[in-house]
Amino acid sequence: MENLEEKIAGASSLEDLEKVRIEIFGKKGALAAEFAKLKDVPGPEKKAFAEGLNRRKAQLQALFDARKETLAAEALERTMRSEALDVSLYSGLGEKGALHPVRETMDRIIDYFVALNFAVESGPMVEDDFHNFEALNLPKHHPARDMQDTFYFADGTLLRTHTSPVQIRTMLRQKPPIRMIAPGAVFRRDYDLTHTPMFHQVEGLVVEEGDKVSFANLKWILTDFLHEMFGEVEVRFRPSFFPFTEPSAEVDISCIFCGGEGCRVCSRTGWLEVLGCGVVDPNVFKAVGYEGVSGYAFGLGVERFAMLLHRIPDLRSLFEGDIRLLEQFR
Ligand code: 2NM
Repeated sequence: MENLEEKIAGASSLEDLEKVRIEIFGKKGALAAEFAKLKDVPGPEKKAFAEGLNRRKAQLQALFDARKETLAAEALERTMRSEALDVSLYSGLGEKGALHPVRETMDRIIDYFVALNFAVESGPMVEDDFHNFEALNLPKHHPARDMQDTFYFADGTLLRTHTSPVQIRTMLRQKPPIRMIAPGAVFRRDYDLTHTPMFHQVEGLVVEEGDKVSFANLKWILTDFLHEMFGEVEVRFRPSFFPFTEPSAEVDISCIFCGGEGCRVCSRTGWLEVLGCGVVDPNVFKAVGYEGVSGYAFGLGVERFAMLLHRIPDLRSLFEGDIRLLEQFR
């Protein structure tokens, strides 16, 4: 029965102390062995023996409890130290991300047309000659094909040069009425100050039975759209040519940098070209098996819109992923 106090004091961890507890207080422990002797103690001494044993037990229990408290406090202290967090350390968690200006601009354009009940369609970026050219009134050897420098694969497929093949696929899949836009990436072999080999377009198409759709409808919606995007600007339609529309037009807004006075951005013209459009050529409808319908279509470059809306002077900064540009759009 000696050394029990030393055993408790000598326990150096809670695990150690637990072993000591079983040795002393357990069913087969030192105290139990002492209490077992009680039956052999002569009658008159029993009471004193038992009282002495109970005192000893209470003392050991108090010693044990104190040691346990000390070891638990030490263990907690160790955990606190090893798991300490410096809450003043810079975490970066306060920094918000932001949409890339091209994405944000595309979302604004999409929102305008979705509000007017246009469906948002998409299609493959690897296309075939029929959907990218032939069905759009661009037969092989047509000089207008030179307008698009195309990335070709060895098997004759190609990277779409515009999103118009999505319109073709939608018309082949559905009957009129059609009211759709096709936003997405397109690819051309062009790389200089104002051209990148990949850029984004939003094209739109409306088709109705009979002669319901007119150039006037096209003129109204694009004028309203440009006012929504650029505010109070002048809008003008200039006759132009596209193989897939007749008549065709290019659409200008009064220069948002100089208000139409003439500056470097608008090349002193006072106007900025922002859209192409027209009444869909009957040959396009023939290619998708439509008869007795009318329609208009339009197309725009999203990067150009983003640059004008955010006054970004260099197209390439949209593609470099430079954090100093992107941080300005938080
Ligand atoms: C433009 C300009 C004019 C156009 C035409 C079609 C289709 F498939 F319906 F024939 N889709 N997009 C179109 C017309 C695109 O982009 C400058």
